[in-house]
This record gives sequence, structure tokens and C-alpha cells, in this order.
Amino acid sequence: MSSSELREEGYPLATTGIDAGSNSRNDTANMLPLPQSSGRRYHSRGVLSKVRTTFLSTRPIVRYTIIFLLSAFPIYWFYNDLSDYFHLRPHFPPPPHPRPYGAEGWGSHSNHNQDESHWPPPPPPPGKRPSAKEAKWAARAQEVKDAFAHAYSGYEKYAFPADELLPLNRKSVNNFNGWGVTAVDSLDTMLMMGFEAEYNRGVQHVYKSDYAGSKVFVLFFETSIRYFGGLLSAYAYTKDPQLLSKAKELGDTLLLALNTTAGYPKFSLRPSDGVLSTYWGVNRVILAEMGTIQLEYKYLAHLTGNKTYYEKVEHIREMMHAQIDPTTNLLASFWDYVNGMPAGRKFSIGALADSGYEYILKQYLLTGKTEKKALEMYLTVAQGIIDNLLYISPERELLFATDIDGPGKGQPSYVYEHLSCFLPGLFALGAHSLDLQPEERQLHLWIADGLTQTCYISYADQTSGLGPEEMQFDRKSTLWYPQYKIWKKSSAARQNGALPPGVKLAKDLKPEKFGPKRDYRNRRDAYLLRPETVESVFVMWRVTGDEVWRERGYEIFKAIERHTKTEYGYASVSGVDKEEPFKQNSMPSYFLAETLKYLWLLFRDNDNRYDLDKIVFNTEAHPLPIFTWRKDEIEQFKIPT
Ligand code: DMJ
Repeated sequence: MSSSELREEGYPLATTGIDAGSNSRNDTANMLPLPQSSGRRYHSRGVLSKVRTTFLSTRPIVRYTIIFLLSAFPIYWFYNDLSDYFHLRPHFPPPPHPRPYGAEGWGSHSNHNQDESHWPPPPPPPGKRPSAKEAKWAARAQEVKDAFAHAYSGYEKYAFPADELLPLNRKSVNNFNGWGVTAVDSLDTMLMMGFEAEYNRGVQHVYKSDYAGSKVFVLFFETSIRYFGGLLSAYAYTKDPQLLSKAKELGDTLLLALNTTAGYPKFSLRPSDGVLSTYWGVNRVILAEMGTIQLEYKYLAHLTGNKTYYEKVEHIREMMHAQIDPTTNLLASFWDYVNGMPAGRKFSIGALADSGYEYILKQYLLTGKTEKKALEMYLTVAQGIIDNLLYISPERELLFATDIDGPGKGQPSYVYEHLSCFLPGLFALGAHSLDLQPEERQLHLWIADGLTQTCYISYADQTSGLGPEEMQFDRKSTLWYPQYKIWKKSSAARQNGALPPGVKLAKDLKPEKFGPKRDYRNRRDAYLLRPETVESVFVMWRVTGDEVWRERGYEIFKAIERHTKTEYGYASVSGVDKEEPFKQNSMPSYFLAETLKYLWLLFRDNDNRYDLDKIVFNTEAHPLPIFTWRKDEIEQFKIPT
């Protein structure tokens, strides 16, 4: 911190020398000159001998008490001040103002937003005695909560206020701007799980952070989803005006990155002077980066009434909508931020594109199903995915989503990424919340089911029980949809409870412990503590109510506990098909923000605060409350409904 920042924070600054402040000079000028050193020594010797005589003349008990107090003080002082200075222990300042808390983290709040004043709803009233089954799931939810406590306390103790904990040697790393990403990313999880003291310490850090004046290059995408989304979600739960103002500061700062000809964001920006920088090559931006800001900015537009937020991100959605590839009905992975056009013919649902698709449906849901253009767009690209990206493996009939590249309908890579395992959750969410024809709804649900089964089995297949980062499927795998259509016309489809190819009953989905029989090989055998599979497992449980999803989620959680837990936190691993995977020195903030949150929600019963009809999770699992555009917003922002 610079000295001016310290002064603004209200810290008294130490002063030195001639400039040490007016008093010191003037007071000295008015005093009589003292005889120099000798006088002072004489004076102190007299005082000291008096103290000594008095001290020795007291009773021994008094003497020992004084000696004890004098030696205890430096220890106390060291512990309270110096240890803070050297970060030997976390600093726990008191919260600025008491926050209202209900039984598990939140309760009533001011009606900043009239139309969301019903949200979050109060915690459910204590019910009847839990059944054995309910008690089992409550105990499992508690295990996840304990895991969060372990991860966060390690971070807080050894890494805060840096970004992430290095879980093998209890060091820290500033890999996301140095603004304490784990603390900010975890705020709403702490509110949900009821970690009040930890939340209060984390939010203090937010108040002190200077986003707009930061001189480091910040990553546009990661900063949006982790920090901006995290602040907005914590605000939604607490209605703390300071959080809204920090979210606005950050939102305004990130808008600088949209200063390109097409209005698409560049890869990174330096807040202090607005300098932008690219990463993906000349004039390129990826779909995930331009399409993953609509939830956050639309919510901020609604909170503040500022239409710029809406316009900037809706413009990007419109550009994407207008440039859906007519051959595939998909969105290109690369775009040109000068001419605004798609660049190349790579189509994917994984790393470069994932949340670009996710936000199309979710912005429609977040804004109370009023933005019909977003719905139309989602249905178009969902069909594009079904037609072009879904494949089925030859032996085990595993359904997977891959990417294609090249002219026309392109060539598949047959790679299924862990990152793509969010897709089934999206299809399930669409099937659950949209007004689809029964046949279409069933199709989307089957796709969700089959894809999540593959994501889950990629964990169960491995010796460690943890899923690989990338699966390379057999090149004999074939497009799924044509097979589905054939099956649909067959008599088999008319049997009661019939399932299409790629979707299995739980009893028929068996792990394959011997690699070559799996239909895929591990292309990247790391498990990076990622959430996508448990995210989809959670949505499947919510949408279908089938307990099997919870059991699968618990299996995954146990494998995480077995192989990734360290003394200080949790660690990403490589070698998922080994007895003992190799721990890497990394604990990404999304493990706390997403993975543990989805697992906790999966095991938690009877809590309507997290209904999928009330909230929408941003891509980093930060819940935002569903709202409807008010009449004045529709007029002012010119929202087509
Ligand atoms: C998260 O930061 C987000 O979910 C993002 O959309 C992509 N994946 C990582 C975690 O895997």
C-alpha cells in the first residue's frame, strides 16, 4: 500500500525528522536549552535509583508480580502486533457493522431492490425429527462443510490475503491479480454454509481492495467470473451497500476491456491506465470470454438502473446471435474483435467456448424469461450441439460431447474434456425450466442423463476414483443423433421405460477398471479439483429426484477426500488411474467456490433457498437471484421482450 492509500484508510502515518509535524519544532523552540548529555544521564540515574530502591523495598509477592507483568507484556505485544506484521497469523478485524444473520448465514435485509426483497427467503423452519435417510444426507453435507472448513482455514492461515494457497508447502501464490481471489470467490459459499466469522474477515478485505487503481494486468474472464460474480452474489445475499459499490467499481473497471472496435473484450487489461493486452493472437477473442459477462452485467444494470451495463453486453449477445454458423447452428470458438466476425471453423463446447453457451440460457432464466431473443438463440445452438457435437462410443455406448474443426461440418477430435461436463447440467436445466414440447424436453433430459453418466463413469473407471481432465475416445465412435432418430422410429422405443442408445439404467452402467476396454484413454490424466461433473450431477439430482445421482456424487467426494487432501488444504493431482495419484502444488479457488458448493447442495435436504427456480448460478457457481425487468427498465434499456 502507498502512504496515500494508508492515509485514506485512516491509518496514522509515522512521521520523522524535521518534517515530523509542527508541534515538535515549535515546542522545542519555546523550551530552555538543556545541559546536553550529562544532564540527561544524571537525571535518569536519579530516577532509576529511586525506582530500584522502591522496588527492592516492596514485599516479594509484589516484586514477582511486577516482574511477571513486565515479561508478559513483550510476549503479548509480539503476538498481537509483530506477528500480524509478519503474517504469522491471520488478521481478524471486527466487522464494520453487524450483519443480520439467520440460522445458517443470513436472514432479513434492507429492501434495496423492491422486487427482490423476497430473496433470499428465510431458512426453512426446523422440521420434524429427520428420518434415517435425511440424517444420512445431513451427515454427508456436514462432511463437505468440514472439507470447506479445512480448505479455507488453510488458505486463511497460510495464504490470505494472497490469491491461492499452495497446499503442499503452505505457501501462497498471486495468480489472479493479487486481490485475494480465494477469499472473494468463497464469500457466498461461506454465507450459505454459515461461516460467519470467516465471511466477515473476507469482506473486510474486499472493502480495502483497490480494483480501479490496480497497476497489474488483470485477466478479463477470470476476474469477471470469480471476483465480479462473487461480489454480486455476496451482495445479493447480504444487501451490504459496500459490496455493491465494490462490485460496481470492478464492473466499471472491467468495462475498459470492451474498448475494441467490435465491443468484444480483450484478454486482459491494466485498470490504472486502461491499457489492454491480447493473448489469443492478432485481433482474436474466444467465445467463452465474450459470452460470459451477460449475467453479471445485466444483474448490475438491474441493481443500479445504469443502462450502459445492459447495452454493452446485449450488443455482444446480438452479434453472436447474428453470426450463428448456418451450416452447424453453432458458435465459433474464435472471434475477431475488430470486424466482429467469427474467425475460423472450430466449434467446441469445451475450454474455448463452454460458458459462452451456458450464459445464453442462463441470461434468459436470470431475467425472468423475458428476453425471448436469448431463448430463441439457446434453442438454435442446443440443436446445433445435438446435431454436430454428440458422439457415442462403439463398445460401451457412452455418450460424449466433442469438438469439430474444418470446412463444412468439420472433423471431430473425439476428445471429451472435463470442462465440457457442465453441458449435461445445462441441458437438464433447460429441460426443467423451459416450456418445451414433451418430446423435446425428454430428448434434452436423455442427453443430460447420458452425458452425465459418461462424466461420472470417467471417475468410477479410474483406480483413484477421480476423473481425468481429458478423455480421448475411440475414433470408431459415431454421431449420436442419427442413431437416436433411428431408435425413435423403432419398436424398441415404444416399450415402457425404453431408453435410447447412450442412456443406461444405473445397473447397466459399470466401471471398467481395465483401460483398453473403456472406449477411451486418458488424454490428460490430471484431476484439477474441477467442479463440472459434480455440477451436472447436482442438477440431475434436482431435476430428476433420482437418489442415484447423490450416491454418485458421494463416491466422487470420497475420492477427493482420499487422494487430494493435504495437511493444509486440497491439492490438484495427476495420475488419476494410479493407486496414489501425484499431488500438485495447487488449490484453485473454484474448488471452494464451485466443487464443494455443488457437493454440499447435492447432499442438503429441504432448503428452498437454493431452488433452481429462484436462483441462477454464474459459471463460477455464484448464485444470483432471478428477477424480472421492470417496465421502466424495459423502456429505458429498450429491452425487446
Ligand atoms: C471455473 O472457473 C468456471 O467454471 C469456468 O467456467 C471454467 N472452469 C473453471 C473450473 O473448472
